[in-house]
Amino acid sequence: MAEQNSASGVSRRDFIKTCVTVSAMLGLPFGMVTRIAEAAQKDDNRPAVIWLHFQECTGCSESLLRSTHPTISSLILDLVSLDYHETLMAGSGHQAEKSLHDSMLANKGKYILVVEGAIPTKENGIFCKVSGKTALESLQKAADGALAIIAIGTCASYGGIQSVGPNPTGAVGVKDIVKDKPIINIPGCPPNPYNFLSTVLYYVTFKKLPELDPLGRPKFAYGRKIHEHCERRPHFDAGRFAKAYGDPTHAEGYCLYKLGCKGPATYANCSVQRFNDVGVWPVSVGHPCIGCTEPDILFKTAIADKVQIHEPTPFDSYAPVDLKEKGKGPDPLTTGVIGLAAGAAIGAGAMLARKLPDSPDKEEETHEKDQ
Ligand code: FSX
Ligand code: SF4
Ligand code: F3S
Repeated sequence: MAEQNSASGVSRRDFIKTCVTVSAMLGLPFGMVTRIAEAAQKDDNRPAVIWLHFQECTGCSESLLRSTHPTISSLILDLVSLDYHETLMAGSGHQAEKSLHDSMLANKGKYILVVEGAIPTKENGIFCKVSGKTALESLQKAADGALAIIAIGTCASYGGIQSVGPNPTGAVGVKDIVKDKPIINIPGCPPNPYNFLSTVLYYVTFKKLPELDPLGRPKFAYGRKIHEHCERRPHFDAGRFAKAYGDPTHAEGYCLYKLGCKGPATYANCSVQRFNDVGVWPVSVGHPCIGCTEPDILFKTAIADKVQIHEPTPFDSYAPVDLKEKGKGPDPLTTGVIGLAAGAAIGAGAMLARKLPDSPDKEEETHEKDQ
């Protein structure tokens, strides 16, 4: 195999590394890396992509392109035939319109439509127009000939910031308008580019769409709460909470729940996949998660407000860890049973007291003790 992966200029090492990451994200066995790598390199395997921009900040495209390390954007651009993307294409005006029209005609029923941004619906959608057509018209026309639609970002998925009350333009997400095509939501404001790349690679490799959750998000990326893998989680479990930005509790890296972290109610892989190829994510740099992948949290719950914790995890009793060998101390079974029973009684009370959001006094006590 050549040192470089096709025309993209991505080194073979970076290419394989990315395929390994994507394979792990998709939960596939290691042996599938080769299949993904082969599928990604087939020139006749590139789906035509039409990418439309509506009401948004272009942060989704920016996060994809401005990676400190060009592997992801190069791979995405190499994996697909990007026929129309307003902020990336060299053409403009009639020339750009012609390529949109030509691609929709030539690839009818086969292209993937990527939508970035919300769609205004009030007053027949006059609040967002490109080339004399409303976003509503452009979306309906492009969706007609699409094989599937990827709504990239929270705006295209659920309406995002534009749809926050009083929602003057009647902004909605793609799924509120298009009802007869498969729609994959990749929310996040902006989303992690790996979630987009993995979705496209999954499609290119297996010729089908990944399994989705009830909100239309790929389960491989949005199947777990970020709270489950957060590096501050031991502080949460121990009842150590940051009290104010910049104070010693914040500097110590304590849990940000009391500063409004929405991690316990937010489904995403940020705490695992992280951003910018340098391993950071909001919580790692001291900012509470604002629930940017959740339609009912982002911009709808104030940053400082706490979310309810519905499932106190981990379980309220832990497996015993101090069992001794038989004959050299108390019988392990007995100890285990007693330990579990005691754990269930003492642990459950203690853990619940620490974790329930409405018991601030207990949390303070624990925190003071740990300082
Ligand atoms: Fe929305 Fe994307 Fe937030 Fe911005 O385009 S999801 S405002 S990061 O850019 O659509
Ligand atoms: Fe991490 Fe936020 Fe959960 Fe605390 S509440 S453990 S900071 S995700
Ligand atoms: Fe968004 Fe929270 Fe991740 S704000 S980027 S879901 S940490």
